[in-house]
Amino acid sequence: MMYKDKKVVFSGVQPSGVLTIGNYLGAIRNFTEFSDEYLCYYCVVDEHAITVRQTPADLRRRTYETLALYIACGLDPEKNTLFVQSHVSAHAELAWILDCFTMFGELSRMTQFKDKSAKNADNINAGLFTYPTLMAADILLYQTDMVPVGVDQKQHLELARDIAERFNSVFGDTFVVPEPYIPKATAKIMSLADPSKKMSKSDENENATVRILDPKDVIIRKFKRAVTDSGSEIKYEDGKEGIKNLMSIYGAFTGKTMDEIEKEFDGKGYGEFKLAVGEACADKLAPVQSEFAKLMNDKAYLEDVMAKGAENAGRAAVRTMSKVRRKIGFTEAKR
Ligand code: ATP
Ligand code: LTN
Repeated sequence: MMYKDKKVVFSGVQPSGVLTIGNYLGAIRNFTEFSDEYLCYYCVVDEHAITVRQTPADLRRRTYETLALYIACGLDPEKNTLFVQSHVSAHAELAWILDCFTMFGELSRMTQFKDKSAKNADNINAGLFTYPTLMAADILLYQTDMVPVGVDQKQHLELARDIAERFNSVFGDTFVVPEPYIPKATAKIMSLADPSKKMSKSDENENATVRILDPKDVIIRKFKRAVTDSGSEIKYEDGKEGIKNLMSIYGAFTGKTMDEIEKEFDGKGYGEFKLAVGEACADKLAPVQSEFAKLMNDKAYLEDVMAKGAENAGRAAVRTMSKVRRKIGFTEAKR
């Protein structure tokens, strides 16, 4: 196995829309925990984003925005490698190789593929189908030990592990087999319009999501309108999926347990509780928003971060690629 003095963390977010509090609580906020002890790679996965049709100008802007949000959420570019996937060509290169070690049946079983095919029935392209092998390439390229993600990505991660194990069993130790990191409380933040559905940044219903960049009054309005059941008690129990979701969000922003929240709102109604959730969320996001605004005014700085990130990531990726090429039996062009 490759010698490493630190364990490696890798994760990615698609620049496919304005990030939601699902992305924030389920993924990005957890990324910051690792900066001191791990070698961390956080990627803006623009190649994944084009599995769904994107307007070029929007994709470009969102790539900058996603990078800026990484930093605004507390990821220090000096301590973490922050980069854009398409700046390191090894991702696409390894993805092709891994495609040849991934079965059609495995990809057909992926629930994200089934969901996204249903949503984009006029554009069920091959990239949407092989999306998980590109994700496996992202992870395996860096000899990643741990991948912080929301629970929706668990199946993809299991496939990445299977691909790594398959490759290792054919060619001998090549890839570290990665572990998921999915904190339970925020593993799946649900839609505010339909608490049986995941909150998703590409949801067309604006009332379904709270965006990291929404102004305070919008955040409060969206929580006020959140769909809940017809009861009136603030209790964390099955059958009250809307309230459970709001309690999880409130707990995540305030650090309070479900028991503490039940006590705090004992005898109080949904209206008062929803207002408290909105305020807690808006207050926590305010510093992220002001940092984001500063960063977006300094494109040169963001470009500098991108360039350094790509260089750093590229160096690590080349090491894995040369190992993979050798193991497979690819020749080198001697120049
Ligand atoms: P899209 O709607 O474009 O598919 P998305 O909102 O699902 O996007 P991704 O870019 O696919 O977001 O995911 C980025 C990270 O955020 C992943 O780790 C994913 O698991 C996590 N994540 C996304 N939505 C949620 C959610 N509702 N709850 C918890 N984690 C989430
Ligand atoms: N598929 C992920 C984004 C993603 C990712 C990764 C996450 C792409 N490559 C590697 C973790 C590790 C999603 O959130 N939909």
